[in-house]
Amino acid sequence: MRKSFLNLVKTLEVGSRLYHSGSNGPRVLITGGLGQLGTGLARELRKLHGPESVILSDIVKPEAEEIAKGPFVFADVLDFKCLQEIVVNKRIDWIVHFSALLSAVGENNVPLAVRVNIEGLHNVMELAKQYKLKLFVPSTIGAFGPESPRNPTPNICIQRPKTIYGVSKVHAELLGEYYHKRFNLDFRCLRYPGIILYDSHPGGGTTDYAVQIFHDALTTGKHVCYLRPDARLPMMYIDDCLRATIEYMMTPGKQLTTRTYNVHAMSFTPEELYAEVKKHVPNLEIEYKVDSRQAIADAWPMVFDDSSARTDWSWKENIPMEKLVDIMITNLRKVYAGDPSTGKLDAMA
Ligand code: VAH
Repeated sequence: MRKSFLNLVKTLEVGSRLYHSGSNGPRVLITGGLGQLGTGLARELRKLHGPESVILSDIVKPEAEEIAKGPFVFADVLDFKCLQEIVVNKRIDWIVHFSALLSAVGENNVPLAVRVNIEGLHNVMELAKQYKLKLFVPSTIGAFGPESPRNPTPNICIQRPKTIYGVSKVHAELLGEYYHKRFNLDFRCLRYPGIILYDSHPGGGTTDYAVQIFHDALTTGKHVCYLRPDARLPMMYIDDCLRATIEYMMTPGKQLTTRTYNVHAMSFTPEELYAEVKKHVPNLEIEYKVDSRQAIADAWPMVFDDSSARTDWSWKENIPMEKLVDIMITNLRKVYAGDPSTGKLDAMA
């Protein structure tokens, strides 16, 4: 009686944490870990639960210094057995599924987007169900389409996206909600705005201009924008994105009224961002050369309504646009000056 009770206590849900014996935090596998968001999330979770608590994984080779920070393994989300071995051998509690082709690159390779974004998702969903893992899958403003209200876009409304990326993310949201209802899978999803950060290059999305403009400002002094000056889109600084993700994952399940939440921080247009960056780099020039990504942006939310996230788990952003621009310019100046404190810019994602 005593032994099994102790084991029970060790794996009981305490607050919002569910762990196997002995570890002081959840053991987390991050798929697509070397993309825009993985290394940042690994860093934050390792600060909380120790370097060994996060297994970063991808199908591309990591930079040497990434390996030094903590465990890294090869993981192809299209290979169920490969993932299963990692979950078992590394005693994984959570999967954070960052593997996906983003909006623009997905449109240029639909068959690969279908395989990675949909078949890959099926593998992690089935694995999470079988091993009773907590599963986080990011969704996006791209999960909405031209019929959705754009300003603001509510958490629940019509979703008929026009990109394979958007279609795959609506599929992920609905399949996750279904597995949660049917199999009690602890599935959690956040719809991210465009995420802006300085220590890795954007990953082939429609919001990438909002990162590229900073690099151009500090290198060529000229940014060529593929969106119209007035193309308003929701955006967020990486620190708010990572904090939202961790706070949400640590929220007790009973507090959640849904398993898919919009999260908002700010929304701006290319001309508004240009004006703010120009305060730091007065000689910055901009040229508008609109391309097919404008059609994608035209079908996306301009402002997110994230009242459900604020009500259910007290989400609140910390970083407004002016501060975001200041942080980006300050740190990228250091990066381009080769200042080691900012680490090397991750190779082009
Ligand atoms: C994209 N950056 O543009 C991604 C993201 C919110 C947008 O999904 O595709």
